[in-house]
Amino acid sequence: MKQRCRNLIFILGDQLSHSVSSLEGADPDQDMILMCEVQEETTYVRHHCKKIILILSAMRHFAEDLRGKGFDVGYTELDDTPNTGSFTEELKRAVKEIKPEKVIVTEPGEFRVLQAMSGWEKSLNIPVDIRTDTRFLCSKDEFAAWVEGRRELRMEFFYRDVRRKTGLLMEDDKPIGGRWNFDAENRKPAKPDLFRASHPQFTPDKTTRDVMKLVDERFAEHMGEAKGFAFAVTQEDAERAADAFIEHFLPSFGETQDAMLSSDPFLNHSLLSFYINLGLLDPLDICRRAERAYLEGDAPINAVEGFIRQIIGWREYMRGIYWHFMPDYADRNFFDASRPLPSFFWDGKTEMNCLSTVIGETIDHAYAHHIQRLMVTGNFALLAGLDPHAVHEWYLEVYADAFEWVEMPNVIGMSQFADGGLLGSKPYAASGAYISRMSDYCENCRYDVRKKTEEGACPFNSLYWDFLDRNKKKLDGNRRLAQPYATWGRMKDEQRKDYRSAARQFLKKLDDAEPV
Ligand code: FAD
Ligand code: DLZ
Ligand code: SF4
Repeated sequence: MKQRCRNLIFILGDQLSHSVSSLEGADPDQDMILMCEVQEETTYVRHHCKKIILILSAMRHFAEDLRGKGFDVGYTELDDTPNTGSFTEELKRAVKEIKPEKVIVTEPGEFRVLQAMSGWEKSLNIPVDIRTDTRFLCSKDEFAAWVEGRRELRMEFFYRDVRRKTGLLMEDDKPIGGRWNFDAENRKPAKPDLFRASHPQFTPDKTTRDVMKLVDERFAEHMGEAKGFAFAVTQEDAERAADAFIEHFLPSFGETQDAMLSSDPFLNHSLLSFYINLGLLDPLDICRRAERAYLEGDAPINAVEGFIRQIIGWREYMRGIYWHFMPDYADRNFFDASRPLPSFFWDGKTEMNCLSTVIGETIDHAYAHHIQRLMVTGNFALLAGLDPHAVHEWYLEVYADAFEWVEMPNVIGMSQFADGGLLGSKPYAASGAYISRMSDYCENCRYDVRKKTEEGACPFNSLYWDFLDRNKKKLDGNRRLAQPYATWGRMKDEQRKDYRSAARQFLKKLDDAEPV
């Protein structure tokens, strides 16, 4: 250990970038680094086993990288003794031992951690420099300025500003291809494709295998298992995953973006969110590489624009919403929904094939792609009136890319409309017809998607109309729902009664914990 430590630089588990602001100006001869695996972070929700392995193994590899650059890294492993179990207490312990002049840290991605951090200067009795997270394209202040004076916050307009700011897919001040958004071309169903390349898998090294063993032993009650872990845990491997995406999957990303196939959980999705969110990949760099693929004629505009929009549009917008509206945002519940999550959210055991497939894949991979999250699990939770806070916790637990700043607005806002339309212009509510059009799930389901209310009818059908009916007062003025409400209004009384009654029967089964 150093005789005298100038700065103690504290790096959190999702700050694994060499360009992270806490490392700016760091000097291996004068500064020390602290990283710690702590019980509080692994259990504040019961994260999926593969998510914990990904984070802890990536942390251990990043610490080694920093040592390779000459830094003295203090690293607490989860089962080291002593390990006090929380960021605050581990930092206190290190400060007491090392006696640095100052602590430097980059602001965290979760409100709860920022609250703890705000108390550090007082409790440690030394200066604590909390730096802005510069890995995002839009700072919290810029987002606040964008919100100012707007009646409606819509991602599309935010996205255009970020396109202008970055110059991505721009020709002077005009969008390349003459349009900002090519989504209309990205709504096709997919067919099984034997020639689709396989997404890269990374064989666990000794460090990862140690973490896998630890997680199997300590987190047996959490979703999933260590077996089959194949994520990248280093920057080099994450770059390999990005190379594979740009070469093999980006060209068809657009056309299968909204599709779902039983035999192919990943389709042409990038599977890069985990690495971007941990800091192993730089979001702007990935977008520039995708843009280059378009400019060199290797990928079409609808694919590249769609991909770039997800990252510089949705990802940045979600972060802006989170920080601007927290802490109140967490408790939004526009529909006053309160039903607990059915047990099949944990084990996938339901005869609704769409849900059992998506939840089964989630258990296996700690991954589901966007439309599965939005239009299968999210749609069901919305229609069945599940408690949005419980739904939020579920998503935070089960997906390897889930950190509150991105997960919460996606769930509370986009998926559950629990913010009453602050983020999205209408609820993503759909009947079985949507799932049938965009997937092959209905072909092997015990329920019949063509039946409306009779025995064996797809539950999404009655739940959809019942959702609109029971929330009519709250949604009636929404112009984007005028058409379905007009259809509901034109139905015969008998038909409406049948929908209500089929939905009630189904929801009663959920409440009575009967199999569905
Ligand atoms: P791709 O389909 O390949 O998309 C490319 C990239 O765009 C992603 O890697 C991601 O960085 C970004 N992106 C795409 N959509 C979004 C979005 N809506 N918000 C933010 N970034 C986006 N994403 C998370 O990173 N963490 C979450 O916890 C999370 N929770 C979600 C919960 C719900 C209910 C919904 C509907 C979406 C959620 N998303 C979340 C967004 C999206 O589903 C994932 O980013 C995506 O599925 C990750 O897989 P991919 O890397 O293959 O994405
Ligand atoms: C999610 C997570 C987990 C499971 N474990 C740790 C950990 O042991 N140590 C750590 O530094 N970070 C962990 N993380 C990520 C943190 O929860 C994340 O950095 C904060 O929530 C701030 O975004
Ligand atoms: Fe899902 Fe309904 Fe299709 Fe079954 S029939 S897979 S429940 S949408």
